[in-house]
Amino acid sequence: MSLYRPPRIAASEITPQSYFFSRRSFLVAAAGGALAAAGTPAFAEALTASKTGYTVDETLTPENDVTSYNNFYEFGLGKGDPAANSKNLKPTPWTVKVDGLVGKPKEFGLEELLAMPLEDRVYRMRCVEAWSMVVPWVGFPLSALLDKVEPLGDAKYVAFETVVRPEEMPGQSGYFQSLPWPYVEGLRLDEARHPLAILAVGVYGKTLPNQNGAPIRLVVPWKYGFKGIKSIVKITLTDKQPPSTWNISAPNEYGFYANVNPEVDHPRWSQASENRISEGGFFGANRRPTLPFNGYAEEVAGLYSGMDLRANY
Ligand SMILES: Nc1nc2c(c(=O)[nH]1)N[C@H]1C(S)=C(S)[C@@H](COP(=O)(O)O)O[C@H]1N2
Ligand SMILES: [Mo]
Repeated sequence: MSLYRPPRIAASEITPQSYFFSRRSFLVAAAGGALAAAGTPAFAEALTASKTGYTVDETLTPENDVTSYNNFYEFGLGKGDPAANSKNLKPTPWTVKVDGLVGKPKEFGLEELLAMPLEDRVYRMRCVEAWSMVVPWVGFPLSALLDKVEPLGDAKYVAFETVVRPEEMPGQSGYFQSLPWPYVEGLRLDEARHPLAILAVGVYGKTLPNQNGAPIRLVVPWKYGFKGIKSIVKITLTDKQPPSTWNISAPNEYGFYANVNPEVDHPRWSQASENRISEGGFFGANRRPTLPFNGYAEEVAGLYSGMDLRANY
């Protein structure tokens, strides 16, 4: 099958739109607690104004859209539900347990995760529902965390789990109950180690709002958005392909790989084009063509050489 190669991502400069947040201090909890109060004197400056080259020369989706148009079914099914219903989620204290086929299993406290070398990453974000955004994340490479636990030779996959707190997440109980909890996701180990795969702890220069997956979530920009599991509490190295929530729920609609691919339609809609949120015209002229691997083919296509990309959707 033919793989269209999109123009290379501008690898030189942080986009002008993002100057404001790379200049701004990204504030990290010096002591536990009060993460939501970023900006108070209790926080220490941590963002290394790094220029990794991972940016896109496209207009950033406005912050208000990034933080109010969300998918986070633990808080309801509507796009506005996560922002409206996530006020009670407590992102501190928080730990992420990393275990399984590793030499040094460890439970990381949030302070330790926020002390990882943080970077600005402006990424395209493409939801399987055919809308997209351009989002300025703050995060660190997932590979940096994996290095700390020393994966064993037989580790082939990485499994992720979202927190289960029905008392703070109304979609996990009662009327709004929708998916099986916890939300789970997975990557092949080589995908997880790809430099584009990050754990995000911030967006728009601030700690993550609850609706975006506070305090820490996965971002894999060449895959559909549902792979970007939010509010992670557990990461497990394994030798078997891990379950993923949408794949369990509708295996004929959502695959394990879920690489953005305009040539493989969802059974109920086309994936050939997308609506960039805030540019309007979901069905109209403003739709833009969807790029293979969401525009990251040059970086990641090699991960899948020899695989049938139509079958491994
Ligand atoms: N735990 C959890 N993670 C999740 C989801 C969810 O419902 N629960 N939704 C996914 C989907 S479908 C998308 S498109 C992205 C949306 O991320 P955003 O709201 O920050 O744009 O989160 C993903 N991560
Ligand atoms: Mo999505």
